[in-house]
Amino acid sequence: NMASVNVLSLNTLSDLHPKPDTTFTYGTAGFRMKADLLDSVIFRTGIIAALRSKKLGGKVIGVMITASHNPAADNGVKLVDPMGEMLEGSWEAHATALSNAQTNEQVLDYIHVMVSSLKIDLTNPANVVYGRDTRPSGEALVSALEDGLKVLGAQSTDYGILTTPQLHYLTRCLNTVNTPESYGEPTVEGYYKKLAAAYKVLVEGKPKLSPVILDCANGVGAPKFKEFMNFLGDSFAVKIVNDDIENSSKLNLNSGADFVKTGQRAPVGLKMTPQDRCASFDGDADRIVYYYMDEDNTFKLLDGDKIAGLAAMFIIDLVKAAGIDNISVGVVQTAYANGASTQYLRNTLNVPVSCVSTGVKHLHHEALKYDVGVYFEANGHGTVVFSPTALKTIYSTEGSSPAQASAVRSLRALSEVINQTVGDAFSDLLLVETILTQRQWTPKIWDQAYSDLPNRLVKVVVKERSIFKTVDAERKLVEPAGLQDAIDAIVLKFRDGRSFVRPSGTEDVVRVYAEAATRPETDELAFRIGGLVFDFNSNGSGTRPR
Ligand code: G16
Repeated sequence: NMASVNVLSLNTLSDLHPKPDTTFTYGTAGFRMKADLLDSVIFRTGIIAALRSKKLGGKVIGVMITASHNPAADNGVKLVDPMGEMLEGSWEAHATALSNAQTNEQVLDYIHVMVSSLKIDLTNPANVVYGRDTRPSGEALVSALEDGLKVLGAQSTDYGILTTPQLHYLTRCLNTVNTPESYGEPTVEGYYKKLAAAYKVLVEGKPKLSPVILDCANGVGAPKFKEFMNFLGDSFAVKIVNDDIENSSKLNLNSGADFVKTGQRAPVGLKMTPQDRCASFDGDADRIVYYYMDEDNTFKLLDGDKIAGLAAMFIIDLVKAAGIDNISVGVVQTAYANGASTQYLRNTLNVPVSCVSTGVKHLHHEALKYDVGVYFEANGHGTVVFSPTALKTIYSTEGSSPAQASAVRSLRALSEVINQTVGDAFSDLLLVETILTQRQWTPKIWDQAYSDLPNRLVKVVVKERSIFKTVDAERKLVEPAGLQDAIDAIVLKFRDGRSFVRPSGTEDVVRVYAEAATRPETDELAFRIGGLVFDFNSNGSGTRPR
């Protein structure tokens, strides 16, 4: 199988992308850091993508250059496997090792290690597609990627500026075109057409809701959603805010899903009245949260947990209404899920709930174990996956009454409107709008399913976040020794108290989550645990949470 690596070309290209004096790690969703440190990493990611494709006999691999919810100065890369999932977990270590090779010779050696240990046939073709978000650093990083792709002679297509979920969609479509599993037309237009057609079926004949006010975080979601509106037409009413992609410093700044979820307040540039229904995308449009203002002007968040609850409730009802009894629904969450949401799912909806580590890659895999798996992180990253058996049932049932037939039609359209490859803010927006339209619900009615326990997220800047090691789906620290005991001792003093600490895999911070019976108790708990972490590993910079 031994075609070999062209060493001369590897050296020449690699010399153009020297490795800085930094140790890289593949994080929650790929490499992510200050954009000016990423050149060599992205170059080598091109090599990894080509190797991955060759390993899979030439299947198309996706590469997305984005730092999603991070500030404008950051960038990063997400790798997409053939069916649109995140890169297989076992390859993350290879990506890390290759990114840390010091010399050209070590890069070559590591390629050889992969070729022999993974039995990669270098004579196989390699096919890679890629895109980027609106960050100004994206263009140069795309050239670095292209150089990396040249090393192993990969065929590639540049899709330009895209949302992350659009690239996941394209990757899956390209790999399934002309097969029974065909996922759709492999173009961005095909993506818009598929989602818009399904949405129109879902809301047909129902009175339209008021326009949703949509905060696009000044990111790629803005131009792309405007494009999408050409396909949604009259079926969808929206008022877009925070759509300035020219002034890149505004990206995610005091806006976007992460800001709204963490700060539990409305983004800049969005004036709410109690009549409004609002939603925020993040910087690459793979997350969404909703919110509204109560009559007494209190801000109310409808986060990923609320979306999961709404979606699970709706799907269970539809399956019942369709007269189908052999499709089971399950929900996957992370430790960040509000305790009240887990109780609602288990005790009111009676669905099984599993808890996994942060990262859609973990949730996605767990969700595939159910006939219909609903997965959402509290931060608004998630989707619904339908198993092949579930789809077969839905498409082979007709329903024996008009009501059943209509429920079946909705289920089919739902499986099309949902981007099953990964969490997708556009698709999740349509999912929520479908349910609210079909039920003629306000966000307040949706919110009444259960009351969130007050909760708070705190970011703590520390000296070395890698010293924090967790187990039990990130709910317990095993290192630094003694810290978990100290946390437990504090939590015990709070009614309904729960708190955990884990290092972020996308930002250089440690995250602290806390919930308790009341708002003041929650804040006190969060700040006491945050202070504890800070004191344990402060680097003298950053501020002690309070
Ligand atoms: C990424 C991942 C999400 C994760 C988030 C935060 O989102 O895809 O699954 O929840 O990072 O991760 P961490 O807490 O490790 O920083 P995005 O939207 O930033 O790509």
